[in-house]
Amino acid sequence: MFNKGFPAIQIFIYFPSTVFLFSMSAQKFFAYIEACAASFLSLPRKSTIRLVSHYDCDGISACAIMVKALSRLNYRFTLSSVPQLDEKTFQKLKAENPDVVVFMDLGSGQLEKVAGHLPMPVFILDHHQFSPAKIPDNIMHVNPNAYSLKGSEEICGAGVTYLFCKALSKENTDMAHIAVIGAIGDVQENHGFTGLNQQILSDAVNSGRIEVEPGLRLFGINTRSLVKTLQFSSEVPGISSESEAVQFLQEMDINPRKGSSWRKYSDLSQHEIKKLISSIVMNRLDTKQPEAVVGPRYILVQENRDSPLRDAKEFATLLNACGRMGKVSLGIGVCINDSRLKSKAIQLLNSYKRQILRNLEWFRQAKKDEVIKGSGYIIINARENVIPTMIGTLASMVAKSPDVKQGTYVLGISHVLDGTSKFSIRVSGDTYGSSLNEVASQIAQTVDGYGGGHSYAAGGLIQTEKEAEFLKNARKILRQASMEELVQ
Ligand SMILES: [Mn+2]
Repeated sequence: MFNKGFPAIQIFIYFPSTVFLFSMSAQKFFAYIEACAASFLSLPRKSTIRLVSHYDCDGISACAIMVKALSRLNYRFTLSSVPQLDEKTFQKLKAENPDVVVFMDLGSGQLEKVAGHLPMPVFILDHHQFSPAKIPDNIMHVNPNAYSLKGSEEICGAGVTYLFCKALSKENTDMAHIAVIGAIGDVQENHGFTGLNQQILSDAVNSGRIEVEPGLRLFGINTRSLVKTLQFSSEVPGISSESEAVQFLQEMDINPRKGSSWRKYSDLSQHEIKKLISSIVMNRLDTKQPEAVVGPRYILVQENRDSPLRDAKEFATLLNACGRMGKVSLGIGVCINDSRLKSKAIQLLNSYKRQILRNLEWFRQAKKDEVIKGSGYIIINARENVIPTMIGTLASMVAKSPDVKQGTYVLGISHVLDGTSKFSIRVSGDTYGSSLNEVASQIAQTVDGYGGGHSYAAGGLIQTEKEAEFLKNARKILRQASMEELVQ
């Protein structure tokens, strides 16, 4: 298949004609969604509907799908996206007293609170784990985990919302691509999708929004030049400057230039692409999965060729940027295809990237009491130096940097300015088998705070006045957790 001497690479190819055979549990889940959709459609058209979603890529995607569906039905609604469902949000909802509340990508973790605070019809469209609770009839709890489906892998909040909206009207299948983007944002794509996500992808392909093509999966490959992509990608070891990238291309007879400008990936011939892929895989032979840079790419075919929105991965990053920079409505506008908001969002993405660089710069120059490096952990005590919605991004970047040892916990904490502090925990290297949500909850509980999230990315909220005590306990718990990891 490839030139002699190059390693064989398996390329995943997607067949849109796949026939889906659903398990009994999936069918029961669909039946419940149908029933909930029917009860939603029986609501009077004059009802005031209040949408509340998580503020990350998945939550914004979910919200956008719902906005489109409700607009089609001529329902009136207001919306907000929040970092977490806290007491303040419940008080606000109680004061507003809408006719209906719809939670997306959150709510399952607080079933009892929802039941205690909200007497009106409530729809929870979520995929997070939950502890069983007795819930009253006014609450419709749509969650795949209740049907032994894997909410952490095979469907996200936007996916659950999509299935619900598809049950409201088949027309809404034209939003399937947004649910795929939500799943990518929630890291459910792993060289393809599993379970319900596969069906949603199939809807997105059939509606002509997404094309799946095998290729190189390097960030920014659609928008940046080949040289810049190679230079800045952490996936290609040994290339960190423009001249190294140029040399790398020239060594395999690929001209990096087209006239006076740099070539892009889309300018390459099939033959050149094969050569490039093989060389990059060769370069990665020391890594765990050298061929992991090759796989399905999800192309949003209706977007401009040089737009960051053309690649589902970059689209997901843009939605995360909107959430973290406090511009959720911009993200929703992009999802429902508002061209004016699209160009604004792309500008925002660029300033988000600059903000990330500034945060990294602060981290590198931070004082001793701001970055604490212990055995098995790094604590970033950012106080007011990093905005709280970006502390998780900073922790992720630090965890991914090559000079941090595998299995090191990275905890970042910063002030929210309302008397609380937000913290995030990540771990470097393979996150398989880690349970960061449990670690987050354990540390937070020592100071009566709240912690949770995913196994691979977690965080929480504590009172700022208890920060010192929290950090003391965090050091102890993280050291212990990293030791247990070594023993396993
Ligand atoms: Mn989610």
